[in-house]
Amino acid sequence: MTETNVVISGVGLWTPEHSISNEELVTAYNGYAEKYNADNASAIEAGDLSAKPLSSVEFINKASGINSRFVYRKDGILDIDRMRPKWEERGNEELSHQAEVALLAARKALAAANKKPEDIDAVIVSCAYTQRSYPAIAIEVQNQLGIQGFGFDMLVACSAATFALQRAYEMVKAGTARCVLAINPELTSPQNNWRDRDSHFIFGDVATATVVETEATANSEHCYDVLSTKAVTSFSNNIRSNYGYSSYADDSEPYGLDKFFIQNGRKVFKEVCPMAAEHISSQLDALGIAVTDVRRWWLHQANINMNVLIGKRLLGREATAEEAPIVLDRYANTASAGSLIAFNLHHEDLVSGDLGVICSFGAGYSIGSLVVRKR
Ligand code: CO8
Repeated sequence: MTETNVVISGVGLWTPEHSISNEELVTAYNGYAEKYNADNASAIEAGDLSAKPLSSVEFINKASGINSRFVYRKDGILDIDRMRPKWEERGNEELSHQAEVALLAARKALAAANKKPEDIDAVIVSCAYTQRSYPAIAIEVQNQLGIQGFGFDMLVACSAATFALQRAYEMVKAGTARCVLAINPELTSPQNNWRDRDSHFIFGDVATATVVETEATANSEHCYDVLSTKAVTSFSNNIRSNYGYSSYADDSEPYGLDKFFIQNGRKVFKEVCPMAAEHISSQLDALGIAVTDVRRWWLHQANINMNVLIGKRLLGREATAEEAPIVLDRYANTASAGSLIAFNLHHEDLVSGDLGVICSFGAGYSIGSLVVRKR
């Protein structure tokens, strides 16, 4: 039996129309912190409460490289009496928020891949959070697009997008699906603690989608052979959210501080960068590809300093913006979607034979990567 070659044949990106600059974000947070400190002055004075420290645009720019972030709904986030997005509740018969943005990216990916709904056998929705447990968002999207076959949701935090591409690759390779639509509707804004100085600047909303199919059916303009996929996980509490369905049973506060995204950012930085660099170089070694032969690095987008460090570890020098494009300055950290935003915006200039690496790293810890070659 001949080997099935698997290709990425189309990608799509949905960028929300609303954005929040660091200046707007810090003005709102500092307004909230000052009000909190004034309202609680006597308790703070008595040592019963800690004063809220102020945030700064300079710190955010320097520590993260993030200048602004996109958000699905801006209303509420900058209101110092609310400090969280305000979404309208939708009924069971209405399209869910997450399926709506998933569809916006999915339709673009289908068009880029020259695919119709009847060509797709499976839909994967993979992201850091799903809006509900069931029915799966993927099945809602499948229904909206009129796709036969099956769909399922999967959660792998920062590596949800690359791990989904790996599942898609395996299904196509095994012949259980000819063509898979993998979507990452990353709506992080409801889970971001906008009242926390250490993390209020980190996240943004976005959706990405990718079509993965056999070489035999692919006919789009920009196709990439998937040469190899690699996944690794290693348990760590350094990035965690205790948000989950059991709060009702264990009597914990459903909106307690531990239910938001929390992290020990310094430790994550120190531990994940060497893991990611080693992961990628050993994957390339196994393929007999030298790092200098890689034309483009579509890296996870959490922190500019992490990407610079990983580039240096791999190449022995800083990667150029052309080699390892940065999108986190405008998009911030979009959970798992960052490497695919970079791919969406920076792949069409590659020529036949050019090699690239898509890699995510973060919570879990988890690292997922694919080595691809332009057809
Ligand atoms: N303004 C001013 N000062 C600040 C601020 C602020 N906003 N925040 C912190 N500081 C202060 C600190 O209090 C500290 O002060 P001091 O020295 O007096 O104690 C000082 O600045 C330095 O603080 P840090 O050591 O924390 O600063 P770092 O240089 O380490 O930068 C970062 C912090 C930017 C968070 C950095 O550590 C980082 O990016 N690390 C990598 C983290 C990472 O990649 N994590 C992955 C997260 S994404 C993920 O896993 C997906 C989860 C799912 C999505 C969640 C959706 C909500």
